Amino acid sequence: MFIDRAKIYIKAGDGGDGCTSFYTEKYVPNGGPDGGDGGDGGNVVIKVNDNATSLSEFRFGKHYRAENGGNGSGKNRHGKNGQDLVLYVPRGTVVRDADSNGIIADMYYSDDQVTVLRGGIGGKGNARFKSSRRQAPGFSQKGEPVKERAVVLELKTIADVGLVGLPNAGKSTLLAALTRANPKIASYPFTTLSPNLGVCYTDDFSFTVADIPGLIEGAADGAGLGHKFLRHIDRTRLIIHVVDISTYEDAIADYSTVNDELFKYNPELKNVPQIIALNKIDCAQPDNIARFRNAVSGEIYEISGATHSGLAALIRAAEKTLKTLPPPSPIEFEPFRYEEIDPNSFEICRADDGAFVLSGALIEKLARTVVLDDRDSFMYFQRRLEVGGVTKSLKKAGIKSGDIVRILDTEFTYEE
Ligand SMILES: Nc1nc2c(ncn2[C@@H]2O[C@H](COP(=O)(O)OP(=O)(O)OP(=O)(O)O)[C@@H](O)[C@H]2O)c(=O)[nH]1
Ligand SMILES: [Mg+2]
Repeated sequence: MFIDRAKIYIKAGDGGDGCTSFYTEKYVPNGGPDGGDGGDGGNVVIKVNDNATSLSEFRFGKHYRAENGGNGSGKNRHGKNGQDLVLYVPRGTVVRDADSNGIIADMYYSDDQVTVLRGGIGGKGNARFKSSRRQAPGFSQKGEPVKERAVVLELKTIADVGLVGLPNAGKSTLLAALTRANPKIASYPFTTLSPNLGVCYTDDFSFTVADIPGLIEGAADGAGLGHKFLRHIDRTRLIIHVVDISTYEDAIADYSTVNDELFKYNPELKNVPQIIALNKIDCAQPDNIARFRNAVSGEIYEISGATHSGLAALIRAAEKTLKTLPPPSPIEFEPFRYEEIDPNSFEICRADDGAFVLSGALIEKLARTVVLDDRDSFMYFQRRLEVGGVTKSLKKAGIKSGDIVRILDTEFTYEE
């Protein structure tokens, strides 16, 4: 099944825990601390796979995780760093944060890659907390935990030329005639259920062509295959509007219907140049063609996808227009980033019971190191609060001896 939109959950790896350990050997009763650091968690990376054309491997609501960092161990053994998780998406995939809808990346070029989530930092082993005053630290640091996030992947096909038209107009037949693509062709509407891509080569030029599923009246409001596929037209530089001129029905009305839906969906599509391809001239009434030409102004080519008549002129026209257009470019946006928080930031607020509540990145980092009943650990923690400016801020906030300080789910009494 063709899927061009998927909401998935991604999580980088948590940092591994640092280890508390002391060197022991026969005849060496009091070896120093030798607890190793935890490994870093793996990142979540998104990369372009040029061969992919759909997001179908991303099932809606699926959870994807990078590997956690391994825990450190004795003899200063560092925990293993977690493997990155690499998700491959087709070119043209726009990645958004599901909550804010902010754009994280537009995977526009073949070699695009973006690290969406960073893995947690491994905790430090107790060997790292050794100092001249603290010879045998009995504590280590836990690994940094990271959050799971929801992102929406949305494929917006990138092509030089988009073929649009009513169902059955002959778009897929034309794609097959212009390129080596091999789309399904049949004499009933809605044969094409997903955009097909092909490359059209001329002597010294080539351009990509996308066959967009048929549009009908009301498509912009969801009729037929609806607006589901309209977004694949947004990023085409030139539209070839395929009109079936063989029918006795009104080709002029067909033409306006499709344009109305396009412009209703996105008024900016009015600025995309359009070439009209009157198709199926092999079985058209000459009157029909003349009437169309009288009623519609624009660049019109008479073609037959079936007999290939008129295709050379159409290709030349497309080439000529494309050469005048600015090169294609990704969406312009202010990239959304997770966790661009200063690791040394903290906040102090007062709880209803008067306690001073500490929170923020610095506090969370330190909290991974405190073992409240370990005197060394607690002293280390206090020292860090001082160095980080927290103690000073607490004093400014009016703290006095005997007041309660609360951190996450632990609390202690403040002493001058
Ligand atoms: N006689 C004639 N028949 C054509 C021509 N082009 C396409 N057809 C026929 O028209 C029918 C529809 O062609 P498709 O290429 O599947 O049309 P489409 O626009 O892709 O249709 P959807 O995918 O349903 O939107 C098929 O039976 C084709 O063989 C043409 O130039 N001349
Ligand atoms: Mg088709």
